[in-house]
Amino acid sequence: MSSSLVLHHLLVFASVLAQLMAQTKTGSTSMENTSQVTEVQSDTTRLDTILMTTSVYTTTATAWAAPAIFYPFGSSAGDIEHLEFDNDSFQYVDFSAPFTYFGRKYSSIYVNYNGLLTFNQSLTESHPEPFPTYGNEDYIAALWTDLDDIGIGKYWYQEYTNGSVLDRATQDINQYFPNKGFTAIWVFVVTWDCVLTWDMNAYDRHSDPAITFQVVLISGGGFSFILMNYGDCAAISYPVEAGYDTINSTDYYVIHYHSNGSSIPNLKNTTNVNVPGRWAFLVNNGTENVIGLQMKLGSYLDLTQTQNIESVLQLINQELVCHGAPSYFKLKLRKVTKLKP
Ligand SMILES: *[C@@H]1O[C@H](CO)[C@@H](O)[C@H](O)[C@H]1NC(C)=O
Ligand SMILES: *[C@@H]1O[C@H](CO)[C@@H](O)[C@H](O)[C@H]1NC(C)=O
Ligand SMILES: *[C@@H]1O[C@H](CO)[C@@H](O)[C@H](O)[C@H]1NC(C)=O
Ligand SMILES: *[C@@H]1O[C@H](CO)[C@@H](O)[C@H](O)[C@H]1NC(C)=O
Ligand SMILES: *[C@@H]1O[C@H](CO)[C@@H](O)[C@H](O)[C@H]1NC(C)=O
Ligand SMILES: *[C@@H]1O[C@H](CO)[C@@H](O)[C@H](O)[C@H]1NC(C)=O
Ligand SMILES: *[C@@H]1O[C@H](CO)[C@@H](O)[C@H](O)[C@H]1NC(C)=O
Ligand SMILES: CC(=O)N[C@H]1CO[C@H](CO)[C@@H](O)[C@@H]1O
Repeated sequence: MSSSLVLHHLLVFASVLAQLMAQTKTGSTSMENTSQVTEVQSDTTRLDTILMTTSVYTTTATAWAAPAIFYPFGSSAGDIEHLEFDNDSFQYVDFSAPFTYFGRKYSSIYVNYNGLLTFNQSLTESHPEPFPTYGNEDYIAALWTDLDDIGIGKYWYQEYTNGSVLDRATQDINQYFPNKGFTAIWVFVVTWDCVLTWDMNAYDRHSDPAITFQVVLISGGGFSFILMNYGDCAAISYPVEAGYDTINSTDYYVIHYHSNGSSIPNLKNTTNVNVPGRWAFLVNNGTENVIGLQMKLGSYLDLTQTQNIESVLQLINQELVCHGAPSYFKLKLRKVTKLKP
């Protein structure tokens, strides 16, 4: 029997190197602001009487429909539209409730045409800065690249504090981050719906290759999450980046970075939550500690080989990050013991 086909039963002794303990300190400061969010929650619960019935949005009478993973967007969803006519384009949006991003509370955002969200100032540079930047800005890069410049790029945004979109966000987050009893009280949806065409009249017809993606900011009860949804993304030849980064890059995640956008069609079948095209992250920092996680691991790899152990550790690491551990979290192997099956 080949040893590489034997299912090894393993005890992996790992030590956590991340400074999770240090979170106790930041945890108490962000608690001050949790109470404010809770007040907003009780207000909006009273408002939340009528449920919206919007489901999947279709732009026109043509057969094109956004993928089912997309939150409602476009005029039929009541979105605010920004149609850009220059390459220096962004929209400043005030939030009705603050969004906590890695411990910083932001009450407004810049929706830049280039697929990037920033909090302090607009940033319309079309060439993405590779993460980690170790800079002094927080970035949410849904798909940071050179999107359409002259009248054919189109983006939509909307803030929700009531209605069915909150229910949908609650359901999604509880599915990906279980056991938090999460209830969404605030959702902000931004959709870039771009079409590669020079025909100014055809930008919303989806007859040409599209680059369609969405970012959803979700908060409630002291938690903040971001979801990124990717639909059809036509190949382009510019550098592209998807992911997020923080001031000093204390936390960051790269979904995709490439100097050539011919790679982006694959985004619609990548995921960290087992839903093709969708990525989900917990981003509040400081309010959540991973205390324990039970995992069952079957591996047909020969785990006496170092590189196989590394890939198993990486899987465990990913799983922990999915469950709320910061992405700079590192596992270190202490001992591997082979048990008799
Ligand atoms: C997030 O938590 C980590 C671990 O406690 C801490 O080192 C880091 O400074 C925090 N980041 C922010 C922005 O608060
Ligand atoms: C738009 O882009 C073109 C070419 O990339 C550049 O020459 C022009 O200065 C830009 N316009 C603005 C307003 O930045
Ligand atoms: C952006 O805002 C954060 C939080 O207010 C602040 O710490 C940071 O210095 C700001 N960055 C810049 C470039 O203004
Ligand atoms: C949600 O709240 C807004 C603003 O208060 C209101 O205009 C809207 O009708 C409400 N929508 C639903 C579905 O309750
Ligand atoms: C990107 O890749 C495509 C296909 O490989 C190639 O045709 C194109 O020239 C590349 N563009 C750049 C800017 O490298
Ligand atoms: C970022 O790093 C600089 C220089 O080390 C430091 O002064 C600043 O406080 C850091 N900012 C945050 C938000 O951690
Ligand atoms: C991912 O998407 C691309 C583009 O739609 C497709 O060609 C490819 O077959 C997909 N890969 C998988 C593994 O589904
Ligand atoms: C840690 C933190 O973000 N604290 C803020 C909580 O909210 C108050 C009032 O808005 C701010 O003054 C604190 O800086």
